[in-house]
Amino acid sequence: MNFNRQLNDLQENINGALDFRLPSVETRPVRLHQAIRHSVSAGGKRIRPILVLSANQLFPSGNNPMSAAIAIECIHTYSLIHDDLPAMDNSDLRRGQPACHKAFDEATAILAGDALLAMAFEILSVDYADRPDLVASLVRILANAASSERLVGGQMEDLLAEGSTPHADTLRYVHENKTGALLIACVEMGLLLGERGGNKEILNLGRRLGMSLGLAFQAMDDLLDVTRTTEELGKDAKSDAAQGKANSIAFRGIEKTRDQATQHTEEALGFAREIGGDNEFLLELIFHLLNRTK
Ligand code: GRG
Repeated sequence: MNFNRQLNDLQENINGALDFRLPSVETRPVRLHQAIRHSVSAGGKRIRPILVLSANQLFPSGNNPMSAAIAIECIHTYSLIHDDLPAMDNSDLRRGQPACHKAFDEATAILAGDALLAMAFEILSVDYADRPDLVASLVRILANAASSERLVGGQMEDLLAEGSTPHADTLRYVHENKTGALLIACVEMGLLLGERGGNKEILNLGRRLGMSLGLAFQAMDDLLDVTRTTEELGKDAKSDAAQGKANSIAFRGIEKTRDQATQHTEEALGFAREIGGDNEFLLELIFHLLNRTK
């Protein structure tokens, strides 16, 4: 099967699993569940769950990785909802739709994000309940990735750096944590649920793969912000400069940012080859992310 068809099939399976797992819009409180579904089904690329599934595909086992995949999408969507709030990036558009706080209101958006954060851990603990050892490891990985020293810490430093001259150390910290942390967790969770999940060397290579991919993904995100339109991205374009964000373009310019994306992609490809297994789809995915247009 060709890569785009496989990618499309995975996106559909992930959307189906999210639809099945999230409380319906009729569930009380109706407004909260409408807001959650509005943001989750607004049309994200599903890169994180796809990464969980493709890391798992390297060494498949009897454990179904789909629950881990949708748990991480819940965390990612919570972070987008909160990032768009007036107190943070104050964005009106997300995934081509009004941001949660615009479609509903700020309080509802805060609660929708809070609920998605909790839901991720509920999904892990319920769906892998017959393997308490796996629940403990998956919860540890995801909680760490979302923590004050990873995702939330990256967001904090990003906000603190707004309006000041970008510094290499700050930029690296923000990118490693705001973007890299969740991508590392995707690879780690996918591998952990696989047949070689107990292999420390493979898990370590997986974490390095996730970090390189995260840095490439963020370099591309900064590049797309200046080279694409709001309509193409489904979120506000040129927003980094408008908000005085510490971003790669302001720090090193377009050409060097592109070089960085290529360099980190090559590193990620190298780690994926070193890990081995059934890595054909993962290699194509890593390459595809370098050439993405949104
Ligand atoms: C509020 C705790 C908290 C964190 C916010 C998500 C985020 C952190 C900030 C948004 C801005 C940004 C550049 C984040 C880096 C990660 C990133 C590129 C997010 C967008 O991910 P995509 O492109 O989005 O995969 P879709 O909508 O396709 O899922």
